[in-house]
Amino acid sequence: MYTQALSLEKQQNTSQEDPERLSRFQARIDAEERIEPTDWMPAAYRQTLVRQISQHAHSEIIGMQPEGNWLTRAPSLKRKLQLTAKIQDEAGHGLYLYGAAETLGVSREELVGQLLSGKAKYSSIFNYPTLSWADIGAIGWLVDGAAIMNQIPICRCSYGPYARAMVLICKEESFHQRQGYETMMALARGTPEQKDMAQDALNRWWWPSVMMFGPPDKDSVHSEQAMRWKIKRFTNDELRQKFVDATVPQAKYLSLEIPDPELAWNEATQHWDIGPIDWDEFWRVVKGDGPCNRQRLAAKRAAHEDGAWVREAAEAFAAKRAARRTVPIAAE
Ligand code: FAQ
Repeated sequence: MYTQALSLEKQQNTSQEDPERLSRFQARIDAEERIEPTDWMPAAYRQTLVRQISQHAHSEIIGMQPEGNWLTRAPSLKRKLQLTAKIQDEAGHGLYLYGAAETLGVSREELVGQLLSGKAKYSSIFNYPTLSWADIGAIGWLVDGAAIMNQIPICRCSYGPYARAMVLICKEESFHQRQGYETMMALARGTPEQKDMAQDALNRWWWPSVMMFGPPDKDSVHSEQAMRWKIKRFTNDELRQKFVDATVPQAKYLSLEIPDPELAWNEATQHWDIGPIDWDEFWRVVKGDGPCNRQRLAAKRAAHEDGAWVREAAEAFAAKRAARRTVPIAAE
């Protein structure tokens, strides 16, 4: 019902977007007011949010797979428990985010359908394989580290449900990052073979993590408008630089080397400069030709089909409960 009402409102919006209304909306954004689901919003604002939030949700769900690969091979019970908890958190993040997207008038079924059909994007990073246990440490340290850098500002996103979902998600991501860094520390301070594993994982995950922030600002089609609407608070390049600046000292503390011969401290800007990013690789992965794109989608489709009976049982149970609620008291 709620979804239908919002869909109807969405259609009406398109014909009602007179300049005055748009400028009143922008004034609310400029005044740092939160936009809530029942407020009027431009169709393009709604569409941008549905795109970004659903891609974010899909990333959390697909992001469970590379880590799931090591659940049965974690080196100790403690590590296994940590990893299980982290992956469960990611499932939860996906659900909050689908919930936030649903407040914009799209159904979860529709969004999941777009993922399964290959139409929807999810983060490029999850199309890389996890070849050793050290990759689990590298994902926590680098991928969650990058995710937090990107997501803390989304706690101040102009759209209320997305901003509020991000608060809890960021707290959990922060635990994930520490878990990853601590895993890397144990390996980096372990035997020479363990240190080599940690270095190898850093070598493979560094550039894909740097790419996670999206294309350079000059090629980012959505940034300018998303910044005006305060959906994004920083550009892709600004967040990438913050990530590099935070992560280089962390690598030094681990006595690991960032795989970039051009990495250099820039005294003038007070930032770390990095070498060129292979944007051809990034677009190849985004367009479906990364090392694991096919495997990730195939696993998601299989899980969806295997879970059909759970969805059917839940629906049958909900229908039974609803029917019971409508039985007149006198007849009980
Ligand atoms: N991968 O114009 P822009 C996590 C696409 S969660 C794939 O700059 P925008 C937790 C982009 O969609 C990680 N595609 O776009 C975790 C657009 O295509 P479209 C996910 C990408 O939206 C940790 C086109 O390129 N986080 O890691 C990527 O303004 C560990 C042009 O780009 C979020 O989703 C990419 N990396 O900026 C889980 C955060 N980058 O849609 C498990 C929210 C760009 O026109 C384990 N999202 N594209 O077809 C955002 O902040 C933004 O959407 C950006 C992209 C910054 C990702």
